[in-house]
Amino acid sequence: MRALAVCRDELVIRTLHKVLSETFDIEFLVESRPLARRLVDDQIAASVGDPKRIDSYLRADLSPSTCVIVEDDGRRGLKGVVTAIRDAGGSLLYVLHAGARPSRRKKPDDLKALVPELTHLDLADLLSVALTTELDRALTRARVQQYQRYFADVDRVLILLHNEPDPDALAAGLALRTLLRRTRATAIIGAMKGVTRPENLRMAELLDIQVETVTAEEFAAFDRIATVDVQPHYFEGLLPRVDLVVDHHPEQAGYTTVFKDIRPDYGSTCTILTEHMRAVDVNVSERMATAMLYAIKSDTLFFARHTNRSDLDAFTFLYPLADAALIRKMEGAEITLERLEHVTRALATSRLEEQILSAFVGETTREDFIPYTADFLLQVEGVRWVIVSGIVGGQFIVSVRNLGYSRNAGEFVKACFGDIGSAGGHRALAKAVLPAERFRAKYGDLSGVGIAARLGELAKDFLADTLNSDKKPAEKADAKS
Ligand SMILES: [Mn+2]
Repeated sequence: MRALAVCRDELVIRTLHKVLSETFDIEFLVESRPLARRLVDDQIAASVGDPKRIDSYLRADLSPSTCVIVEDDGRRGLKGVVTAIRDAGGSLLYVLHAGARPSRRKKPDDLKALVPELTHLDLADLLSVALTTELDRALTRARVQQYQRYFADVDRVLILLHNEPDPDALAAGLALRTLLRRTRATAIIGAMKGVTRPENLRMAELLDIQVETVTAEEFAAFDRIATVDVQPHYFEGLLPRVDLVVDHHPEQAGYTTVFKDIRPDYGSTCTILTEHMRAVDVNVSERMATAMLYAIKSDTLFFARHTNRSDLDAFTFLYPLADAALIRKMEGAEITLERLEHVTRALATSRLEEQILSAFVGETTREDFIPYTADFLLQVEGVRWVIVSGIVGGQFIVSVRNLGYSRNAGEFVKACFGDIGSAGGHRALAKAVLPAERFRAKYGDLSGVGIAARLGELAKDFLADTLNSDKKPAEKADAKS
């Protein structure tokens, strides 16, 4: 493909030549004869001509399919150049703003009026993405090299995960071990309570990730301890010391660590660790890439919740390195007969009103069946809020899910259950745990259908109430007094 660049600045010319000459057959039109000579001496195709004259372009054999780039260095005469190019038959026109920031954003685009296909490019914008990424990477590199050195010459290393490690925790453990250049023998990936949920087990099995159970007494035997996908406060003072924390949950106070990289705006810990790996040029194996890709996918619900540009970048980087078939296999594990049975039980009591689906699964053996059922039911067409409840070992568990752009689920559980148990969460997902008898004391001794209906009603009121309170707070205060 042909490109013709109308430029004045030698640095701009040489830069364009360097980045475009591989893809384009690029030629430069300049006004200065000595400049043209210097360029030609360096094998850069250049000719001399007045950019405001049509014949300069006719001589350059301009056609409608030639890409024309015009450097705008802030001097006058740009309109004349664009007019000449148009009159010579050029239409694929790019104006590269290289000088002072143009005020074009405020006034109507008179250049675009001349050539509708014209595109504005800002040199500063074009450079900033690449430059910021590169400088960011340099900062990350320094940070990673520091903790690598700090972990280098010791015997026993513990990479500690939260209880019931999920894909993000498992993959993060593996990633950090690789970054520390250690093996299973020299760095343990551990948790106080190991993996039990079927999809997590399946991942650990398929990718051969061993999570060892560690007790509080054993912590002292390690020379270095890192926590990933979790912060030390989670262990309630059981950790004697922490050397490194890598996490994407909101930063917590009340602990000290030698190194930390906490980025709450990231969708997964593996996104942070992908950046660490790229910064120090670690070789990412297929197994590693598969684990991390699966982690990012599952922590961000495939980008449906809390995601940013970095998560997408990490995903794009890992995707070609990973084993897609293996990921499909791990995802398939999410449906088990037991889980389907809970969905069926939920359906038997469910009530759907105003896009709010509420259901009760009854007594069950494992708490995770309840959020699973809630996630599952949120996929149902026409459903925007899901409240699934159930009882595990005398505890009443409530799991709330909604499509992200709705009212805050965390506030809902706090309002309904904050006074009789623990309740909390975010905008799109929340949970409450309370003794079953306290639920009965507050809301009555209800049947399964009754419980589902009552919670559905509470959600309906909550949504209506917050809607009203947005619009007319005064009225709401009156009603309450
Ligand atoms: Mn995570």
